[in-house]
Amino acid sequence: MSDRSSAVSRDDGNGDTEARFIRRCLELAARARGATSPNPLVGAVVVREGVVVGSAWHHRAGEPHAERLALQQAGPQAGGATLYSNMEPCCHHGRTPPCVDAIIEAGVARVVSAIRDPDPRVDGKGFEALRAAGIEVSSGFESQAAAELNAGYLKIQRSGIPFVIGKAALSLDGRLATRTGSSQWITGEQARAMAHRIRAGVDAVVVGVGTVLADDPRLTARHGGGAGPRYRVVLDSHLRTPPQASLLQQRDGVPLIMTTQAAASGERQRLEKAGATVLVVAADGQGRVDLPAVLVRLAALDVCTVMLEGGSRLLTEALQIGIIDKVFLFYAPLLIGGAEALPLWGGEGVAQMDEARRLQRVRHYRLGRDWAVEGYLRTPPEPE
Ligand code: AOF
Ligand code: ZN
Repeated sequence: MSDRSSAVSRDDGNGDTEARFIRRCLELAARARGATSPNPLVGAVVVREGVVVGSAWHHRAGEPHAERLALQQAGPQAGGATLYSNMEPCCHHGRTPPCVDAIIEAGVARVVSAIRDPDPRVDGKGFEALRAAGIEVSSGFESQAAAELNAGYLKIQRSGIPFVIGKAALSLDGRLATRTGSSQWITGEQARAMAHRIRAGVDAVVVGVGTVLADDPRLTARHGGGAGPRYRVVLDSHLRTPPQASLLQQRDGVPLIMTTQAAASGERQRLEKAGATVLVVAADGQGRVDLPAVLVRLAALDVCTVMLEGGSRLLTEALQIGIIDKVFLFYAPLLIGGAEALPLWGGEGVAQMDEARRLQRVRHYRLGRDWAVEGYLRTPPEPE
C-alpha cells in the first residue's frame, strides 16, 4: 500500500510539477487495474514542501479510497500539504465515507486533480465542497491519460454500457486463421504475454462459440498477468459449448455462457453441471445472441471493460454495429492468403475510402518478431 520510492522534489510553481505528481497517481492507480470495478482506478499522493509524505491507491470496491489511505500514511504531515489525485475526491457516503471530509479534517491546503468524477453523486460537488472549506482546488492535469486509464469507468458512468476493446492476432495479410480454421499460433510468446496482461486488466473477456470449438481457449490471464478477468464469456445461441471445454475447467473467473431462448434446457443443465453459469439474453434478427443486450447484461454484473477476442464473426458484427471503442491488434510477419481464410472484418466492409474507420491515438509496440497496434475508434471523454 505504501510507496515512498517516488522522487523528492521542490515545487517550482509551474504545471510540470503538478503533472508529474498526477502521473505518479496514475501509476499507483494502475496497480489495481482489473480489480476495482465498478469503482474507478484512483491513486493519491500527499506532498508537503515538495516531499512525498503519503501515497496510496484504491485496491477494490468496498475498500478505502486512495485519498484516505494516502492521508492516513501522511498523518499530521498532511496539515498544509497538497493532495494529488487522478480523480475528483468523492463527497458522498457509498460503501465508504467521503474523501472530502478526510481531506478537510487533515488540514490539507491544496487539492490537485486530473478529471472530474462523473458519478452523479460527485460530479463537481467534491471540488465545490473543498473550495467551500477554503481549500485551493485545481484540475485538468494529464486529463487525457487519466481518461484513458479510467475509460471503462467513465463510459459506464456516462452511458451505462461497458468500454469495449476488440482484440485479435493476425497475419500480416489480415487473416485470423487459415482457410481450414487453424490459428494456433499466429503470434509468438511475447505478443501472447502482452495479450494476457491486457486480459488481466479487463472485467470480462468474450468470445463466440466458434472460437471455443476451433481453439478451445482457457481465457485466463497467464504469463504473470495477475488475476484474470472476473468473467470469461462465451456467446453461444444454441449451447454448442462442449461440457469438457477447457474454459470450464479453470478456477479463475466465472465461466459465463450467454445464450438465447432457443437453447435446449437439457444442454443448459449439462453445462451448468460442468460449472458454467448460463444466462439467457435477447436474440438479434438472425437468432444470434444480441451484442448490445450482452453489454447491458454485463454492465449489470459491474463489468466496466470488456474485451472481445474473436472470432471473425463476433468482431465483424461488433465493428459493423459500432460497439468497439478501442482495438488491440497483434501482427505476426506471416502471409496466410486465401479468399476463404477468416478476416478480422468480414461482411461487406465499407465502399469508399472515406468511410474506412480510422484509429485515433495510435500506439505501436514491438514484441520480439511480432508487433501490436493499439488505437481508439472512439476516444474516452475527459470530464473537466
Ligand atoms: C475517490 N477515491 O479512491 C475512489 C473513488 O462505494 P464507495 O464508497 O467506494 O464509493 C464509490 C464511488 O466513489 C465511485 O462511484 C466513485 O464516485 C468514487 N470512487 N473516489 O475519491 C477513490 N475509488
Ligand atoms: Zn473517495
